[in-house]
Amino acid sequence: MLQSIKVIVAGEKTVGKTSLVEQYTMGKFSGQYSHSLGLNVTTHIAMAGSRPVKLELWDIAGEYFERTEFYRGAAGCMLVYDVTREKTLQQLAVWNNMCRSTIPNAGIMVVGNKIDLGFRFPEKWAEIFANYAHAPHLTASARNGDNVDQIFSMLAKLAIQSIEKK
Ligand SMILES: Nc1nc2c(ncn2[C@@H]2O[C@H](COP(=O)(O)OP(=O)(O)OP(=O)(O)O)[C@@H](O)[C@H]2O)c(=O)[nH]1
Ligand SMILES: [Mg+2]
Repeated sequence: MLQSIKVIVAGEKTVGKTSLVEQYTMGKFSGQYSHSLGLNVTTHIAMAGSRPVKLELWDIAGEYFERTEFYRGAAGCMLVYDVTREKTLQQLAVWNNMCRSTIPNAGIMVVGNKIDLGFRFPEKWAEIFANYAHAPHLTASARNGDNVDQIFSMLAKLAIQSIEKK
């Protein structure tokens, strides 16, 4: 049986969490904004090196960051901001604290989405935050698919490392 791994996709409203998950799992970008209600859970088979695993992707709607029951049991956390809105990067500090306190062993990564639009504030600020969070920093575009497979593979890898460390 495939190992099932829970990971969460977190970040402010409209940063593109649902779009990233859709691009990754279905290879499509709708371009429509439909605000997520609470939580979407999608499963997808991912490769962890040469080993297939079942990734359970918990896509948490922007305003539900305080719902600790959504975090429990997750081995990985993707903190997503929008490269055009600095505020969404600042808010990741709050999500990061929630992750650290609720799921202290989880692997964390920081992702700047909408890179097709380009940074509208210094990328350095995102690097500083990622350093502080001891997390790798990558950019991606749910719109054109750039780096989307790579960020989810890395999330799977970080999650597996965190499970194996226990
Ligand atoms: N240009 C561009 N637009 C994007 C990208 N990803 C998402 N969007 C747009 O940004 C808006 C919000 O995307 P969603 O994926 O719904 O955002 P979300 O983070 O799930 O938002 P909530 O469910 O409210 O928390 C939509 O209009 C998307 O089409 C991207 O990579 N590039
Ligand atoms: Mg959503």
